[in-house]
Amino acid sequence: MRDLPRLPSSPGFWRSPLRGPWFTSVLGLVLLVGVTVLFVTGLVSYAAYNPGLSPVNDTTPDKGLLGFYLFAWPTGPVWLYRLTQGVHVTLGITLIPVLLAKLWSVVPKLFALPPARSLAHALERVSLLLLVGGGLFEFTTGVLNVQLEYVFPGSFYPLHFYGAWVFFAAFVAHAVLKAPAAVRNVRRRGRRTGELVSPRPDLPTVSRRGALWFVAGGSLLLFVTTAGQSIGGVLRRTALLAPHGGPDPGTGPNGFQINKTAAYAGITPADTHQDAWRLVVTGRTGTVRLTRAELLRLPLHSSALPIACVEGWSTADQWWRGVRLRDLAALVGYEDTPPDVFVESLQRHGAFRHTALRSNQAADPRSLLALYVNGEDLSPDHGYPARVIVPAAPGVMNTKWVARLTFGDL
Ligand SMILES: Nc1nc2c(c(=O)[nH]1)N[C@H]1C(S)=C(S)[C@@H](COP(=O)(O)O)O[C@H]1N2
Ligand SMILES: [Mo]
Repeated sequence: MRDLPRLPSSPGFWRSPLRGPWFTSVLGLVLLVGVTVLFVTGLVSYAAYNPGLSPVNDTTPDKGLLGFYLFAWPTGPVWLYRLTQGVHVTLGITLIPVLLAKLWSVVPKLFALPPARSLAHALERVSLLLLVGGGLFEFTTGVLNVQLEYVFPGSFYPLHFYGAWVFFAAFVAHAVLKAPAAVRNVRRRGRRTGELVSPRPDLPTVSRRGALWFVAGGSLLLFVTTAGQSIGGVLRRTALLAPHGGPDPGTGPNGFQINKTAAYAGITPADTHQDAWRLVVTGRTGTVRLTRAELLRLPLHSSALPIACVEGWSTADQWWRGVRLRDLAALVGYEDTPPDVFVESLQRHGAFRHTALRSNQAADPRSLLALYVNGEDLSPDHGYPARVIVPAAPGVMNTKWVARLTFGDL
């Protein structure tokens, strides 16, 4: 035992017989596909906020060239953001065991000495620091945002957004360098050579395949305890890992998930009482003030639309009934195509009290200022007296307790 290496920098220090090119390569190829999907769905989610439209939507200042790909977010299919963001969050959580196993499998390299054998080797190690650091950062900030809800006041989006670009740049470099060898390693199952293989392995307690099944089992467990929050129906009850302890929506027409309650937002019955509340609509021809009773005398329309939050949860379609946004635009001088619209809530504080919608969203006949849901008045927690509901958009654009709509170029 005397000559057992004590320092993690000596190859013999790492004894697991599982480590080797095959194990690392299988995990690497899973991450190659998975992380690419995460990156794309993440960029898509950013585009869905219509960040170019208004500073209130864009919580990522100075994105510069990184916004090159932005496009006007479409209004259909209505489940679009439900799908992209459900995939983003569920896949991210599911990949956590794979990421951890992959890092475990290459940890001896972290301690390898000398720190750099050549300039190329030094550059490679720096890129690995960005890769590992960026990866851990993205997964951690993502999970914290979902689980703790906005632990980073106002700054999650820029952190996650810039982190994603750093991570993905290092990821692409790594994939270009390693993917061909990884494919070869997976094909040549038997070979047990290479720097990851321990020179003095312990006796195996589990096969490499068994270890992979263990990782896959962890991922499966996370998947089945997460996915239900965006699939809905009875499967919602299987979403054990979805954030809990939120307001209980109860049952009945308004019995679907509540993000922020009226009490949290500081909305009181005095604010929403029929004598106090007015909808103020402003546009080309001036300003119109409407009571809820006056709104109810305008043509009412119904749309079946979900709410899909950036946190990954979503609701099944609910039946909303109210006044079309484009009909409200017509009241203030936009008879043909409505322009962009700035939506403000009664709420006085908080990042989600206002949003900007693009003209394609205002123009869609399914976009409503909803007054009813599932045949009943909106409940206070779902935005009474009136809320916006827009097809395919992130939940945050469905402003509750609406007080003011300002149509015009933003
Ligand atoms: N005024 C206001 N509107 C808001 C919010 C808010 O905090 N304040 N939260 C938004 C977010 S993030 C989501 S996901 C949806 C959730 O709507 P729900 O609580 O009716 O399910 O409302 C949106 N509208
Ligand atoms: Mo949300």
